[in-house]
Amino acid sequence: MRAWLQPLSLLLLLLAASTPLRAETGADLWLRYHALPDGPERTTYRRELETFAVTFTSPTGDTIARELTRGLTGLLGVRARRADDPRVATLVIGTTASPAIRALGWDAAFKGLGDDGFVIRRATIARAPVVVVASNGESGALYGAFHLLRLVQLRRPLDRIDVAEHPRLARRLLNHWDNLDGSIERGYAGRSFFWPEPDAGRIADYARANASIGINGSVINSVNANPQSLTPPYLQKAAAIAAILRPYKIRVYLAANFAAPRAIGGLQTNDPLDRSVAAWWRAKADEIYKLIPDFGGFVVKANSEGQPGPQDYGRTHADGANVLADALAPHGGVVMWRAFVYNADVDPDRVKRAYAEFVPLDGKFRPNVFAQVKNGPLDFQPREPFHPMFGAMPKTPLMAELQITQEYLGQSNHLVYLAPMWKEFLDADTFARGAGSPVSKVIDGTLDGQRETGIAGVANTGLDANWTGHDFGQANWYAFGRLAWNPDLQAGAIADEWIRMTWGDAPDVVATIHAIMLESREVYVHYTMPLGLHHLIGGDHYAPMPENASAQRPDWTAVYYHHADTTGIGFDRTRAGSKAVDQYRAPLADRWNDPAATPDELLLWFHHLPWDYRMRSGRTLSQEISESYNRGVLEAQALERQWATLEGHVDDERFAAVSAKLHRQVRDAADWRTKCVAFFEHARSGAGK
Ligand code: GCW
Repeated sequence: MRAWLQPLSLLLLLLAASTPLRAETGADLWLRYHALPDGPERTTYRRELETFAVTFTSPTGDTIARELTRGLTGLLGVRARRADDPRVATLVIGTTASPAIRALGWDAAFKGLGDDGFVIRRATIARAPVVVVASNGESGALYGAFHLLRLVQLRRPLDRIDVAEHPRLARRLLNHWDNLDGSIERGYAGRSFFWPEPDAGRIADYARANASIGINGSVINSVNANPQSLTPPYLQKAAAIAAILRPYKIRVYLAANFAAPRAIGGLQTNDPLDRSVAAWWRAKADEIYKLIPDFGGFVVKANSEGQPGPQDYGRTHADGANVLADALAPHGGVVMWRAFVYNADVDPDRVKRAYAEFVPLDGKFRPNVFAQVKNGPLDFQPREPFHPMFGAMPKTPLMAELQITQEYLGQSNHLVYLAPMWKEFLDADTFARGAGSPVSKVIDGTLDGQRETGIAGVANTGLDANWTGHDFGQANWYAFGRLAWNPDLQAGAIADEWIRMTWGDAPDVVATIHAIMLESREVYVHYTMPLGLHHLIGGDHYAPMPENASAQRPDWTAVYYHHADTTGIGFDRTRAGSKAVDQYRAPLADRWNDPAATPDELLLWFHHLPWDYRMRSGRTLSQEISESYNRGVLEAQALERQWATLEGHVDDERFAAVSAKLHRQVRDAADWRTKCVAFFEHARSGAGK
């Protein structure tokens, strides 16, 4: 019996868990573990899961035991007990290092699962039926335990359970754009829990949530990296954070500033080919690994948006990445070298520049270097085609970078479920090796035989009680983890899991929230940037600003992208224009070169067309634009109405919070429509001039 769970506190826990619709802050995320209804199903689960054994003793073993105690006690309304001996347990969690697991004779099942994979099956131990969660490694046991808890939360029967799972991608990372002063770049959910001082309790809960969806790495400082992050005081803090994350099998990574040798090392240069610079990075890596033995590596934003980089010394991205890679290699670390570069000297069209700089370097990077590439070639817009670098660098592992924080998607005010957008990207066919070469197979290494694989999501978490500002932002964190584990999962299925665990499983609740979520991204596109329009914003990246013409550089304006004037609207990226289409392979290049063959969703991304261009719908382009904005507003209103039907069906506190956000969203949608429709109308008539 667990000493901390005194009878009185247990009673309170059970009472609280069985009171429906109690106020909730959202702090528990999808790990609420509310009691299942009393009945035969719960009785069966109790019989199956009441006594568990973890076959190994370690910080991760203790973590698993704590989570099972918490989860099963909450769900089953009875104190879950940990047994020391698998022979008296009804649930056994173990690794292949344990004789009890080896004795099951499941060797074949463990092949190919790696350390992170697991099986969940029924077996007989000491002549009694048991449920077994087994893995090659402790990480797999941890993920398997969370998977089992998820099955119970989703009320899936265990009588014939037979699960074998392993992640498709090896590095499943969150990138935190957290500054050392505690502010968060593009963060909309409060301040950082890492800086300036690590918040240990919050970080432990963060680790639980991540482990529950298989995330195994965190870059804990912003890619706009302060060189100070590599100095001893900050490395000490990073080590403290790593110690909290380690039992959850999450590694710490750091963003490194390329100018650190000069800025904090007292060197005269940052030239990657200078021997003193290479020696400095080697010594720095050695110092980090002494403090953090499982340190993951560096992400670097170099020669991008004013950040220093190898080009300052006439060197290439490969020269820059390799000097860091060589320093990390003896310790098993990796470099994630970001491809978010857009030097105007490279090409007049911003979306072409990363490809132009990076593709010629394919084969020149060390094996422990990833190129980290955003999903689209511009910058996390509500809709972009996939980045043409995917499929174009067969010798370089590409780490996909998605943005969970909704910088351009309504921040924490708009309800936008991002999984459909990410699926569009992951499923997009690059045609790199003919038809059937989706992005997911580029990044999981199967297309070109990469050994290193990974995906990164720019986190949306902060110190807000509900973690993500908007309660539905949690769904995007959840969905990112699930897709990092398996990019083939469906957006709707992921939503259903999340809804049941987060809001409850009454059929009307699930159906209503499912419908809202699955539509939400398209609704957002309709009222903000329909038909392939993009970057219609100002510096806050939130409010509509199609007139934005005066930023520091043309490619930070809106007019650079929409080109709206009396002749028409859209960015001509065809062979008659910027030729960006030719960064894609056949048949995409030809398809997107022809407006008639380009899907409506990407039309104005690739084409500048006259206002009276005839759309598939029969409407003119100008009518279609207005129609999209109007439709988007109506759809946003419908989301608000659908949500309103849930009053009394979900807890009041979160109901009210989401209602207020939806109300604002509807108002914002109307602003987008009014502003954009009027602006384009002016441009068309020439009145804007
Ligand atoms: O999306 C843009 C953001 C910047 C960000 C940059 C990047 C971290 O507006 O805030 O900087 O991209 O990805 O480097």
